[in-house]
Amino acid sequence: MMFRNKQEFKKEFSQRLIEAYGTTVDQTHPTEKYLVLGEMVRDYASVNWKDTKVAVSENQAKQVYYFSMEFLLGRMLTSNLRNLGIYDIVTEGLEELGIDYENLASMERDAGLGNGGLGRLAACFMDSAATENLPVNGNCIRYQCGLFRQRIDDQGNQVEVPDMWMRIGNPWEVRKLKHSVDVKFWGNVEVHGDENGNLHFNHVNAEHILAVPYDMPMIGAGTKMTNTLRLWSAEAADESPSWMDYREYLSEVNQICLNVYPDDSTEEGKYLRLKQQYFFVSAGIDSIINTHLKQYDTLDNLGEKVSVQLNDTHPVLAIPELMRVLMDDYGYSWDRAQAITMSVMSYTNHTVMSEALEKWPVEYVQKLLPRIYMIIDELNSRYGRFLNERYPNRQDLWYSTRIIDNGMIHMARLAVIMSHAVNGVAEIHTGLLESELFHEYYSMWPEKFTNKTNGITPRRWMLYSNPELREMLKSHIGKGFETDFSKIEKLMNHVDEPKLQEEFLRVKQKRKEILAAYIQRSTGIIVDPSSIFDSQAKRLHAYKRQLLNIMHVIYLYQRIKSDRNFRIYPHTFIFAAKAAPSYVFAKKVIKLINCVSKVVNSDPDVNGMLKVVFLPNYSVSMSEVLMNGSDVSEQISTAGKEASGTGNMKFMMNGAITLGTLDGATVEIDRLVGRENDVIFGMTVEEIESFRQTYRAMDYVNGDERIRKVLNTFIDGTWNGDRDDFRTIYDELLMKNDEYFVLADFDSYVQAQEQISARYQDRHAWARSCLINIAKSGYFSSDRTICQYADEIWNVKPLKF
Ligand code: GL2
Repeated sequence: MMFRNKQEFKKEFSQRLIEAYGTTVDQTHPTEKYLVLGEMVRDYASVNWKDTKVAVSENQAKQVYYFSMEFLLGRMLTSNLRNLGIYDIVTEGLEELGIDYENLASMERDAGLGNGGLGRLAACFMDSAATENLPVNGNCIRYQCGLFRQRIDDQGNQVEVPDMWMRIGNPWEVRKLKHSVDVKFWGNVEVHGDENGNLHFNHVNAEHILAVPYDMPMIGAGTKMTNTLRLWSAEAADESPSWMDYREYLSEVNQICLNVYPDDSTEEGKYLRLKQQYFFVSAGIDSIINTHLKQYDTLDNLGEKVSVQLNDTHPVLAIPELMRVLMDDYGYSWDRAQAITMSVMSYTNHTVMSEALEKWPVEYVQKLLPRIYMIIDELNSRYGRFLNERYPNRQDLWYSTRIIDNGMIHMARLAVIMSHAVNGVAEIHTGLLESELFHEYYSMWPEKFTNKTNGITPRRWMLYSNPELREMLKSHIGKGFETDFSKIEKLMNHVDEPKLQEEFLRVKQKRKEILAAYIQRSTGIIVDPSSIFDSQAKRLHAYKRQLLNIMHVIYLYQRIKSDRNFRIYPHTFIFAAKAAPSYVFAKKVIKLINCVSKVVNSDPDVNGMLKVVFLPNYSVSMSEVLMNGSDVSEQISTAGKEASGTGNMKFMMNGAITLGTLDGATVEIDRLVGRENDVIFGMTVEEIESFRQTYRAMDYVNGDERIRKVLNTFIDGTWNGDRDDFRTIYDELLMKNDEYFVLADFDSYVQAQEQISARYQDRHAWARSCLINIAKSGYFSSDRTICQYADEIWNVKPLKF
């Protein structure tokens, strides 16, 4: 039943609690209350969910499927209540029942089904698509464990522990057994010719796995539109393969959805990862085909009615899989199947880092997915023939762009060749795709390539998580920006008002106090909310250069220690980052930060000027407190390496000043806010390119005493008495010639930090800059991004009903 007011809500909630647990309301545990509330909200949304499905079908609307191996949803309760417009009824109702909403909401465990930006982007897109009335559904895996949870041990090391996010249950999902599909692995392919000379392919002796979907409603804000995120779970089929012991079979089945791969840059556990990829892609394609056939009874119009967006290369097996289904199951010719597949598929690239461009050994795909391999091999040969005809004298093109190269299948190449649209995620990144990574393809098919600068949902990342700022903005520019975030720009008319500037500083102060309390709860460290909160929050990776940040902290510490007259404006440097469990260097940097933090925070000489915090277990819900409580947003990657970044947008939207290099979307932030309202430093992509050949890290050690002193602490036992512990970091910078130009950018970073301190002290000017950042953040709403995908790639229109 849909409750219409507080009274009805209270009645239904109490009734449901009693019915579910057979005890009085008072006796139920907060987790039980959370679960019942979640289920009530889901049921409430189910009417819209049903209406959406009916509207899509009646209007014969084109549907989009966002295939992504990651959806980093975080908590859903507040977002769903607010999007549905029932937040006030529910929270007030609970209060009258004597139940604290925040306590209950904190029972929800983050759905951490992803590593970082790529997965969070997918989640933001689901929120924005529904809000913009676009029929966009997600397709992913129902991982039993999210990305690992991070603990820090006494020595400062990262320790990974399982993230059992569904332990208390997931009230948002609905198991849809009737939509289960069969996914086949291993075995062999039998080929038969018929009397017309056509070949038929039969996959035999396969291992069958049942893919069972769990659907989660993706609820739009202020609309009835409710899309579906379909998470596939692997279950044993009724038969195990004849050639496999059945216990072995069960354990194989259980492995598939066990956990998210904790590595977003390199591949590991290769067969299992390949299995995961094919599992959710094959199930997803099957279910698209079933839905489509039910409505249209033909697949001839699949390209007009379905778009599949491939979020990076992880789901690229969807391409040969769709070809397979069209040809083997529905009798389409190769050419027709290829034409339909290309009109359905489009691909987003999220990185130019070569180690993240997936390649699969031919042998693996041949064994695990024999029919899929045959199709990829044929695609490759046909691509060769196409090149030969069009560029007869360009053997070089074939060698540099073929799908199968040196015994490896290049997934990005397959994606580019077989998609009708390819996009990067920020202007600079798309530019690099066109001029470098995919340059040959770009020359052949320039019209395929477009840019879609990332965005973030302003609801989760500001309106709902920073109510103080939302209310302040409302009172100055009216309510309109809440539903049309581009209207935030109206704030530009007020940025010079001293009263508003002061009000903003008060709001920021409040958010910093909340963050300070969070820091104390999770680390025991007491920080001063009137110091500058300077935050770097993102995955730990050498190219993101957390090392540069901590080296600067060390430099400040050394100066404070050696020069009694040296003063800095009080600073709190905050880090939050997970390192892939097998990434040795990244884990050392985490340890270094923690060791520096211990020494600095307990040194009386520092005299309140410096605090270093490493916040363990970086997650979506932590970010909702961290980003809006920060003054400075560190975006300091080596230029050309960060495809976009989205944390940079979250900080900006909440009025933090970017301290960054000209990389990723920071380039666009800089252009929008102007150089007076951010601090940019370091080498540009072009400078790095021309500098690379002659760069000698050692010159910077010899030429800069500050660098020398900082580096010495990595080998003299300063931080934990162990001279060898941080030698890998030292070697990375010197023996391996500092691949990410940390030393080359050091001086300019120090100067940039000095600028931050100077600017911060002019409180009104600082507040004005923050307000300009907020005012200009409308462009980074994922509502804008998703509408561009809809218009320029998918050709889908908002559905009104
Ligand atoms: C990433 C990029 O590194 C990051 O710059 C970008 O913002 C996001 C979303 O487009 O994608 N690529 C990637 O593999 N991960 C990212 O965060 N994990």
